[in-house]
Amino acid sequence: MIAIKDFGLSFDYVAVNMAKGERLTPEYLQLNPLGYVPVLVDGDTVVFESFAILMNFVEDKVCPDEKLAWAQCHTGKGFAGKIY
Ligand SMILES: N[C@@H](CCC(=O)N[C@@H](CS)C(=O)NCC(=O)O)C(=O)O
Repeated sequence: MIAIKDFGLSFDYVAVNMAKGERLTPEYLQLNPLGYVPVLVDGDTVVFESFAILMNFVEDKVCPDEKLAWAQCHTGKGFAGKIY
């Protein structure tokens, strides 16, 4: 979140109450099948894994045509054996 603010981007923060198990609801698992926070939802784009989320913003500045593919690629690399 600090990095996103640092890029001067606005966003809506949606809290996920870990104590209440909100990260394991079917709705949340649709966003991130691993049930971890954070998740970035940008229109139809969903990216999880902190590094992939951060790089998604960096790529937006550096090479926007590649940014989504790049983020999804790195999300997959982190957990290739679990969800892909
Ligand atoms: N590799 C993930 C790790 C995310 C992570 O560990 N998130 C923690 C909160 S900071 C979490 O969701 N923990 C749930 C749990 O372990 O029960 C990332 O970088 O986004």
